[in-house]
Amino acid sequence: MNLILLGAQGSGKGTQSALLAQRFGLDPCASGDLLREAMAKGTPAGQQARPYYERGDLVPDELMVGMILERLRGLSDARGIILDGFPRNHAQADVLDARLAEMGQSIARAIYLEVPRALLLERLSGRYICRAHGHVYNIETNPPKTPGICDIDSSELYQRSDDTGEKIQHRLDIFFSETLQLTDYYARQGKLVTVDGTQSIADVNHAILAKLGAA
Ligand code: G5P
Ligand code: MG
Repeated sequence: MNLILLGAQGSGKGTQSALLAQRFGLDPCASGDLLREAMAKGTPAGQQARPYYERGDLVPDELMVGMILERLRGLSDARGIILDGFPRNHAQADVLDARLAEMGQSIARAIYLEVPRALLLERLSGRYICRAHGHVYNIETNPPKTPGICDIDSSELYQRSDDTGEKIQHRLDIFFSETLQLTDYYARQGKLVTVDGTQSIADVNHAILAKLGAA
């Protein structure tokens, strides 16, 4: 089973991706994590992506698509994938469908986490990420047991460089003007599942499982 998580910045894609990957034994594939890893390592792709990322702009399609296709090549056949942050526009969605078809696979469901803009701002301002594996926390609603330390791997927690007021607004503008159109794309394919993302993390997860018929 291959799944896509669609949603604005701060809607909970990364949070739910981790839970669903564990529940269904899926390989998580987060485009933002791939970029942050490439930038931290200073690879050519990471260096090219950095200025776009730092502005909160979308990284050019050819660069992002190249990284995702490379990642798909590394996946074992037996397990499905859960994509978080990819695709973000029609061109990316078309490439993904074509590549999966070549592999004899397809997307089963695209899950849209619906959250109003005001709540997204609040969540991103309180978000902390772990240095080692990107585990996600929130100082208000999902704090770590020890401040500044990841519960799971004990690495340092930090705030992302694109989680500042102005950049958050810019990223949200791009989502609502461009990426949101993908809900129509997957609705036309009969694959869209919309979930109220304003609830607690556990309740959102339960709602997704119920819509997938796995609660
Ligand atoms: P990313 O890394 O994909 P965004 O901006 O799309 O980044 P982001 O910010 O990572 O998405 P998220 O994953 O949806 O948001 O949210 P999250 O981290 O799980 O949760 C946010 C906060 O809310 C956390 O504090 C969490 O604890 C809390 N929370 C989560 N769920 C719930 C819930 O259910 N209830 C409650 N109460 N709280 C919750 O992309 C970064 C950049 O990379 C480039 C772009 O430059 C982009 O800006 N990029 C691409 N460029 C081109 N094409 C692509 N496909 C690209 N993908 C990435
Ligand atoms: Mg994320």
